Amino acid sequence: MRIQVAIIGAGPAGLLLGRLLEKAGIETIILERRSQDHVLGRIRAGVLEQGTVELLDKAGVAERLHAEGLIHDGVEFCFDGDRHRFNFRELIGRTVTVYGQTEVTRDLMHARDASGSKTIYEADNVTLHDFDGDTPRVRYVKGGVEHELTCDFIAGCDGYHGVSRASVPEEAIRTFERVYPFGWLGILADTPPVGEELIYAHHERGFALCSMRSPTRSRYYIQVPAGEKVDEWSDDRFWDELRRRVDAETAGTLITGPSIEKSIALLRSFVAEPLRFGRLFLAGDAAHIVPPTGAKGLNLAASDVGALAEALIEFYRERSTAGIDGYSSRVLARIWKAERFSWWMTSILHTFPDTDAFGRRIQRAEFDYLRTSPAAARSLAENYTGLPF
Ligand code: RFL
Ligand code: PHB
Repeated sequence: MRIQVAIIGAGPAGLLLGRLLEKAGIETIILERRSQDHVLGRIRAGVLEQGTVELLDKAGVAERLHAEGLIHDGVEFCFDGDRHRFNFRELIGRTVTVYGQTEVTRDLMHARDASGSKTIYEADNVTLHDFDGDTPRVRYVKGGVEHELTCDFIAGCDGYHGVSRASVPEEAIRTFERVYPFGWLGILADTPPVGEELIYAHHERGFALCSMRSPTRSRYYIQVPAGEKVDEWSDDRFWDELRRRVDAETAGTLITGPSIEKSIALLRSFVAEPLRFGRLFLAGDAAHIVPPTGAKGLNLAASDVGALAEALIEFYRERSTAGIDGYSSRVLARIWKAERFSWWMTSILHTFPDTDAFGRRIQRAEFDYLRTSPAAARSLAENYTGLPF
């Protein structure tokens, strides 16, 4: 079978790329290793930058997002019980939208199903071939039968553990990585959120985050050491620990309930360079990972595929390779800024095993500087709400 663009992975990056290309009349097939239900069952990011919302608008999949998404004008930081609100709208005239990654994925899947574009779920043993030439091929097994696709381009949108980046010869790629000695234990509960906006809390016992999915569904996280087991955390133990890390008012008004999901995600910073290898492109988590503290993972995936879609559309419409030639350096410039911001947010808000008294005073000084300097607050606002696409 022949197709214009073969997309590996039906996460937000692959699905959004497919949708943007389909709107421009470019044919795609998405190959996804897991089932549709499995992809929809993963609870991940929750905060969308304005640029991401605009891109989803452009893709024609933002109707429900506008009806159900919660627009937040700012966030709160809490440092050893002292709370401060950063009003992004006042600082820089921008906001963020709280709308779960699961819902973005669902909306994209519905649009794709309605348009008749093909997604092959439970595609096993996906392998990439000949992407250094003009006619790349992708092989996969579905229901025990081997299939082969011939295409113009392959988009590797298959996440950190995917096959796309792993198919690139070692000497052609360079990677940069930092692994943090802790993870986030997250809980989802059908309880009203404790605050109207997100609260990022630094405490001697570790970081905590109060987030939400809707007026009746909350998402909370606490920092735990790497290697911690979810089974060791009963709901009661989680709620008790969360209360200890936030300010007294938040702890006093927190409404708890049974968890409907509980999982641990390890924190990592990672970037691969370059992101184009002949006719193979990497985008989203296949290309980079950020610790979730800056809420950038999903948003970076969206900006990558926004740029990749533009480049491929330019190739098909104008027979120009300028866009695809510039893809890697264009997106890496934005990726590194988001990496910097996510690393910085992680550094100031978490407790590190080797943080001494000096280090804690520096963290406190960062908080006080942000709290008292409009220039520092504007920098936070600009990065959190998203740098220009
Ligand atoms: P995804 O969402 O990982 O999707 C990749 C898809 O590719 C499929 N796949 C393959 N398909 C075919 N063949 C193969 N060999 C394949 N290997 C993999 C996978 O099944 C999957 O469906 O990457 P994408 O689309 O780039 O989207 C990126 C975002 O999902 C990611 O950046 C964020 O969710 C990161 N992230 C979080 N970001 C936040 O901003 N806030 C969060 O709270 C947050 N929590 C998280 C997260 C990522 C997590 N992961 C990846 C472990 C929590 C977790 C657990
Ligand atoms: C979430 O709601 O899952 C969430 C929000 C903000 C973050 C990370 C995760 O920085």
